[in-house]
This record gives sequence, structure tokens and C-alpha cells, in this order.
Amino acid sequence: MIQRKGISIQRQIVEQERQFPKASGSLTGLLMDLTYAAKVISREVTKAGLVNILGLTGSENISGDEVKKLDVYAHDKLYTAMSHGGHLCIMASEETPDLIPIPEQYPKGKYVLLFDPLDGSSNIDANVSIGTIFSIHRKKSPGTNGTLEDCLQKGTEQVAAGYIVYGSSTMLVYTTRQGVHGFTLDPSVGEFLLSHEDIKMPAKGKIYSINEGNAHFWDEGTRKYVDYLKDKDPATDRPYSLRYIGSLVADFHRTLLYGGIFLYPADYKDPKKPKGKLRLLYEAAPLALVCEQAGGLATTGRERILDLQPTELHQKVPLIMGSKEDVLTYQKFFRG
Ligand code: AHM
Ligand code: MG
Repeated sequence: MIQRKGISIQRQIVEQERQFPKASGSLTGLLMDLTYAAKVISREVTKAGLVNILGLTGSENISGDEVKKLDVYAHDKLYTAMSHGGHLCIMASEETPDLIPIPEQYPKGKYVLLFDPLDGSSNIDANVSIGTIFSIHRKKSPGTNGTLEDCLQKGTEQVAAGYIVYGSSTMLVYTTRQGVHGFTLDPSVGEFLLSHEDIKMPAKGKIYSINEGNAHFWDEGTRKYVDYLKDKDPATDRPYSLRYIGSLVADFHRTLLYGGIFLYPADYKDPKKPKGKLRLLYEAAPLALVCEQAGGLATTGRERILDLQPTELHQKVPLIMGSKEDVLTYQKFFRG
């Protein structure tokens, strides 16, 4: 039996691609470009406090949040690393309102990249874990340049997805629909090394993760479910513990490894227009694919996240994901 722990991400990706003899190597190239960008962003995140790069730029991103300098930096690094490789035909990022075409002078490829360059930006100044999320689709439209249609594909169509968490160490977790694998950046060799092979989410956990300050704006089912989790019943591990970082990638990463449930339900401030906060294309869908590949579930409460047909680039959705049993119990409360 070959000891796989410790192998480089490059080897893992190449070996996975070899299982498909007709593969062109383009997805491998794309993922390698991504890992390069991840290393550069990781370096910058780590030294952020030292180089006075923190602080507001004064502008806002498309969803109305304040943009910090490090978000812009991460966006720029991803754009630069991904635009010239010849693997992509179009990109979209949380930090830009419109599609990001591949510059004229570079060859176009068959893949589409959607990303949140630096998620959890409200945590940057406090040195709390933040992350990058990515989603990869295959081009659907005719012609060489990608279009909006190529970006608005269902989560079920994703070829690959994953995230990088910049925490006490930097980890890259991804799936190409052949399980979920986690790699930890070894700064001494500058490479991501396999640390978590074929991750499986526990079928049930003991932790819930939600911004409880919003309780007044939740639907009744979510309120009752959270009350249920806080009730005492040792047979079902209740009461659950609450852990909420406020960085989606970090909250999801913990849920993936320890089990439990993450919830960002719709906000019913205006009961006629319930609103989710997290973005479908580059937050919910990629994490939902990782979650399902690890044996978990991801839903809006009503529908499976991966089955949602996107209608806009920056569409927001309710997102509830985690251990299978926990999400199924949530759905019972939500549906009443
Ligand atoms: P952003 O940092 O890309 O704007 O992402 C939104 C963040 C998520 O990381 C996190 O899950 C959520 O917003 C936290 O929201 P809240 O502060 O409302 O709890
Ligand atoms: Mg985000």
C-alpha cells in the first residue's frame, strides 16, 4: 500500500487526471495555476499585519460590503495567475460586478472560473481565519469567449470546486468529484502536501454554527430548530455547542472535519422578500459540492443547493449545510 500522506498536490492532481486517459491536462494546469495564486495570497495574508496593507480602500463591492485592500489584492493575484494559462474562457469574482473576460492576447480554454477571492473580509483586521472559494465549470456556449450563460450553470455541473483557508496553517481543500482531499501548505518547501485524504464528514455532529444575533429575522422553522438544538437530551447529544467565526470558509472547514451544521438562513426583515446573504455561484455552490462529496448535504431548506438554476452572477441564497442527519433534521423543522 502506497503511503499517500505527504504527497504534493501536483502529484495528486496529475494522478487523478490519469484515470481519464482522454483528459487533455487542462484541468490539471488550471488547478496548478490556482495553487500558485493561493500560495501568493497566503504569503500576503500572513504578513498583512507587517506591511500596513490593511484598511479600507473606500470603495464597495457589488454586494454593498466594504472592500478591504487585501480583498483587492487577492482578486488581482487570482486574475493575474488565471488569465494567461489558456485554460479559461471567462471568469467572475465577488469583487467585480461584471464578467471578467480573458485578455485578447491570451489563448482561451474550455473552463469557467468563479471565485470569491477573500471571503470573511470583516475578520481580516482581527487576524481571524479567512479564505478563498472557487468553482469550475466547463464552457457550454459556442465560440471561443465565455458568456454569462457559461457562468450561470447549476452546481451539479461543476467540474471541480474547493477553497483555501488561511488559518493557523494554510490549507487547500478541493474536489474533482472524486472525493474531497485536503492539503496543508508546508512553507519550508513552498508546496501543498496531502494531509487529509478522502475526507468524510461525520454523519452527525454536536456543533451548530449560525449568527444568532439575527434570530428575530429568521423563519419560524429555523427558530424552533435552534431552540431544539439547545434543549437537553443526552441521547441526541443535545444541547449542541455553538461555534460561529463569521468566516464562511472557516466555519465550513470545521463543519467538514468535526461534523454538525452551518446555517445562514433567509432574513425575513421584509416578510414578502426573504433574502439570503451568501452568494450562490462562488460561495454556496462550490462548498455544497465539497459538502456532498464528503457525504454531507447542502440546502436552502426547500431545495438542494446544487440543483438551483442561477439567474444572476451575484445571486444570494439561504445556505444550510453539514452532516447528513443534522441537515435532514433541520429540513423537518423548516418544512413544518
Ligand atoms: P464576504 O466576506 O465575502 O462578504 O462573505 C460573507 C461572510 C461569510 O464569510 C460569512 O459566513 C458571513 O458573511 C458572515 O455574515 P454575518 O456577519 O452576517 O454573520
Ligand atoms: Mg464572500
